[in-house]
This record gives sequence, C-alpha cells and structure tokens, in this order.
Amino acid sequence: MNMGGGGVWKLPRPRAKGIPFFSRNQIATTLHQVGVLLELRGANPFRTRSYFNGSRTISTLTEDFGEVVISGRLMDLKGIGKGLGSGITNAVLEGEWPEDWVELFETTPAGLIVMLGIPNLGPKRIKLLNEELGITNIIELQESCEAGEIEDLSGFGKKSQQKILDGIQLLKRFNARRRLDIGLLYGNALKELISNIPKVEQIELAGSARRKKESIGDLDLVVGAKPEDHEEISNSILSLPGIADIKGAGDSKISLILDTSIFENEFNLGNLDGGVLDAIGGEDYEKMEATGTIDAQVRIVPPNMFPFTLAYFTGSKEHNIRMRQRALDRGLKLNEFGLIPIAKIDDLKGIEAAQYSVKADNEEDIYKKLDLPYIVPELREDLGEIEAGEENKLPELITIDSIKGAFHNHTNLSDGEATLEQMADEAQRLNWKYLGISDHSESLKIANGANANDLLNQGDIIKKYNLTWKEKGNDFRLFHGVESDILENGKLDYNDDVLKELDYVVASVHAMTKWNNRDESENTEDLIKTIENKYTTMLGHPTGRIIQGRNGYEVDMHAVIRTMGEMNENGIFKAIELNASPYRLDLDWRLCKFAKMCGVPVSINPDAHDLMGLRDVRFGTYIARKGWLEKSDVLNTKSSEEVATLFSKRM
Ligand code: DGT
Ligand code: CA
Ligand code: ZN
Repeated sequence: MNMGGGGVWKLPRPRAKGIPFFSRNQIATTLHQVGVLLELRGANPFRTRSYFNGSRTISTLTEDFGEVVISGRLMDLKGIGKGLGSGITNAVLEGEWPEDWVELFETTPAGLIVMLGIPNLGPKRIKLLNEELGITNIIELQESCEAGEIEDLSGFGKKSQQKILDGIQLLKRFNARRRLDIGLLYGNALKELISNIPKVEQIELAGSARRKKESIGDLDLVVGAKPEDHEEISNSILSLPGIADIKGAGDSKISLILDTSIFENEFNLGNLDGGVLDAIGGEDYEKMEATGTIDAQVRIVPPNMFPFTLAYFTGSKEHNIRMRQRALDRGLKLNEFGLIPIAKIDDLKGIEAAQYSVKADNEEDIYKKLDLPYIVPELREDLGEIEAGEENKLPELITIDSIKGAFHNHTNLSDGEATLEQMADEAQRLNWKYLGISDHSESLKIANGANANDLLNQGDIIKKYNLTWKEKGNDFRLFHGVESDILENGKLDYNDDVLKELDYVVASVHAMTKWNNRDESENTEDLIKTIENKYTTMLGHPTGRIIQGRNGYEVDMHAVIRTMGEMNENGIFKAIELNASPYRLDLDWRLCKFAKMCGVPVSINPDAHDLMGLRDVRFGTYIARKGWLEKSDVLNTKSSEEVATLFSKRM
C-alpha cells in the first residue's frame, strides 16, 4: 500500500477494461490516503478512523473483491458503513470517485502531502507545524529545523527536531535513486507482467538496471511489437497492477510510477545486518521501502527497431556517444531508431529516416556493423571496453555458475540467524563445494562477537563435520575463519595462539565513527598495517560504504590494493572482498578492474546473516562482471584444494 514515500498523491485512474474499475489494492490504498488527508485537515477523529478501518478490512479480505462489490455484499463487511460502502461501490462499478474525495485530493497542499513521506512525521504533527509556523513544504520545514524553531513547539523538542532533519535527509536520498536489488525487483516484475501481454514480441529491461549499476535512477523498458498492436499493448500496460500513477501515456512511450503492489507476495527485506540497517535509517528505512515507489519508462517500437532502441536506452550515455562517433566515422547515423547511411537520408529525421536503416536482428549485429565484437551491457561505461573490443581483448566475464562457495558468513555464534549446520546445508543445496564461516570477533560487542573459547570450539565442530563428510565420500567442506575487527595499528582481535588455528581471517573496519573522523593517510596506513599482519587473509567491505546510507571512510584504496598486489607477487596470499550484499557492493566495480590489474584475487562474499543471505553472491557477481573480472580473478571459483593451498601462503 502506498502510504508515503514522498510523492504527491493522486486518485488512481479507472481501468480501461471496465468493471471492476479499481482493484482491491487501489481501493484500500485510497481509503487509507483519504483518512490521512482528513487527519491533515483536522477532521473529526471518528470520521478519519472509519476510513482507516475500511482500508484494513478491504486489504485483508480473502474473497475476490470485485465479486463482493458486484454482488452487493460490500456493506456486510465489518467496518464498511453505508457512506463508505456506496462510495466504493460507485467507484468500482462506475469508475468514478466520490466528489468529496476528489476535492480532498485536489485541495490539500502538495507540500504537506510530500511531508508525509518523512518517517515519524504523521498528519497530526504536520497540521500543527502548518498552523503554528506556517510551514507548507519540506524546504520550509528544513529551514525551520535548522533555525531551531521546532524544538520550542509544544509536543516537539530538540530530539524530535533532529529526527525530522534526519528523516528529511533519508527521504531525499531515498527519492534520488534506488539500490540495484530493489530496482531489479521492480524491473523484473514489470518485465514479467508486460511479457504476458498478447502480441508483445520482445521485451527487455534497459538503462542502468541492465548495466547493473549499484543504484538505479529510473527503470527503462523496451517493448517490440507490430505497429498495429501498439495501441492495444499500451492500453494493457496501463491497466497492469502495481501502477501508482501514470505520468504520461502514448502509443510509443509510457511513463509510470510503480509501487509495491506490483509484487505478488508481501514485500519484505529479509534479515539485515544491524549495522547496515542503522546506517541506512533503521526501521524508518524499512517502512519507506515498503511504501516506496519507482519511476519506469516503457517504450514500444516495431520489431525491426527493437535492437537499436534497446541499445540506445541501455546506454550508458558515454558509451552511446562513442558508438555514435564510430558510426559517423563510417558514414552512418546511429540513434534509437536505427543505423542509417547518412547519404540516403538528406534531412529526414527520426522514424522517417529509419526506413533506410541497415538491418539488425539483435544488438550483436549493430556492434558487428561498427567493427566491434558484442559488448555486454555491464561493460558499457566507456571505460576501455571499446578499445578492448577493437583489439579483441574483451574479458570473458565470470558467471554465477562458476562460484564454488563463499567465505564471509555469520552464524548464530555472533549475529547470524542460522546455525552452522543450517548454513552448511544451504550451501550444499546451492551446489557449492565449500563454505567459509567467519563470525564477528570478540571486540564487536554489538554484533555479539565470539570469545576465543567459543571460536575455537566452533573450529573443533567444523573439523568433525569435515571428517564425517570426507568419510562419507562427500567432498563438501567448511573453512573456519573469523571476521576480525581491525584494532589500533592494524592489529587483529585474539592472540596468535587463536589466530593460528583458523583457516583464514577476514579483517574489517566496523568502528566507522572513528575511521570517518581521521584523515586519509591515517586510514590508509592502518589498512596497510592490517594487510601486512601475517594472519590477515582478506580485507572485508574495504571502504565501509552503505549504498544510499553513508559514504566510506577516506582511504587511498589504490595504495592498499597495490600493497596487496606486491605481496601476492612475493608469494603471500592477500585477497580483497567484493561484499555482495546489495547494501554494500564494496569493493566498488570501478576498483575491481584495478585489483585485477594488480593481481589481487577478489573474493565475492555474501556477508550472509541468514540462509537467504548466501544468495546475495548473485549481486556480487553482477558487480564483478561490471568490474571486468573473469573466473580466474575470483577466489571463490577455485576448488577447495586450491583455496586451502592459497590460504596456507602466509609469511
Ligand atoms: P539512471 O536512470 O540514472 O540510473 O541511469 P540510466 O543509464 O538508466 O540513464 P537514463 O534513464 O537517463 O537514460 C537511459 C539511457 O538512455 C541512458 O543510459 C543512455 C540513453 N540516453 C539518455 N539520454 C541520453 C543522451 O542525452 N544522449 C545519449 N547518447 N544517450 C542518452
Ligand atoms: Ca534509467
Ligand atoms: Zn562486517
């Protein structure tokens, strides 16, 4: 249900197909919003409550909603009175909203509605801020907070003033871009729905989602279909579920706002690492995600244009510019409509000119016409892919099926949810050959870091399991490690007697406040000292960034990676983590290529805190591909024997 997310609310448009003109979800959302708007206007609490109750009743209805309305049984439901019932019935059967609702939506100042997207700021308090201080939008609210005017209001205080400021920041970040995992969830859901529409011949997700950027501004989809079917397809798209609003609609371009009702199942984020959740806004963030929206542009083109439109809207803009120049050098014009010999078109433009386009069955043909091998979307950033293509030196990118295991995973010995046994079972279900267990170390108290005894005990259990599997002819094994906090001067947790019992150590910074308050050289020095520690095997979430949450600490990551490269050259194994959690994706893909260049193995680590978390290696693999990594560059594509040998290459 869309209860905020920071946008402006509009009453949904009726479905073009007819009765029921609105879905259960649309009605439930609208009732809730009417309730909120009434509260914002200071209406009688009994009246507002009846809308909230009605919304709840309808959203939890197990019967087919349309049928209940059509058969006139709506008013039999608990909490649906006569007024509400006839309003809803009229909307569902006639496609028209009650006049007082329409007026409420039209006359409530947009700025106040946008303010509802700020976590913990409900309609009653917004009304108060409006009446007492004349605040009508977020900008005025922020100024008021910064001037310290809010803390003096009755019912508010210094603390709530700060919370409002934090909420405004969160809302701004949230509205700007969405994480890759969220973008792909929405994008794939919409792609699936459109692909089921009759007469759709081709559909593909384009834009940054297809290029697997770590965050997505908006979704771009390209649909291929015969021109005579465009209108029908366009109408079908507009009546799909999950559309919160339509920003623009034609036969060839549709701009939509999607909300979580596009998902068949309840939207849920799974078990998050507490530290990550805090950085991103805590429970407020979870609530925003559940009520969030994302923009989507859908373009419908004839099948012959499809490859060109897809390539154009896949981007990046920088890659497109290079491709267009390549075309010009060959007397051709490349755009979203085609690849057109300039000599033929005079001053014809757009679709007119496109009839002279050279033919392409797919994107590969376009690249071939421009004397290049196919370049996969992940690489299209103009960061050397064109040059590599010219020399036939494009990398053979890693794929998810070459992953044989993963090394950064937590059990319930620290802050994970699952037991060691459950994690091992799940890894085998994924067909992995091994799993590394690295619970938090002793000094990370907030994540229930393991003391030396418990850690050694975990090691004994792991040895027993490994032995049992071996005896049974099962070649799966566990590696025993720890995610050690990085202490003063690059020191690790535990003394050497404990560390030498482990197969490996993931060394990570968690004291973000401290590291954020130091300068780049100090942080770099400490990280290098950590790497030079005999027991450090790999560096965990190297910069500590949380996507949409916080920047990493200042550090010269190039210097750190270079040091690791030198050590590898000297036969000492040091790897760097690509944390595969979609909240982190750290090492950044732009640095993966540098690690590869320096000969530093990259470990795609899910940082799993529950069974589902293991599957995050998928996002890590996307980013590894984006960072030019091949199978041989990635540690967890190696066999367990190879891994054991590498881990033993200490000083
Ligand atoms: P986003 O949405 O900010 O995450 O990033 P993109 O890459 O999806 O960018 P978007 O949505 O603005 O446009 C989709 C693609 O369309 C973009 O990757 C390349 C293409 N495109 C958009 N504007 C231009 C332009 O001015 N010139 C060229 N050559 N291509 C453009
Ligand atoms: Ca986009
Ligand atoms: Zn960690």
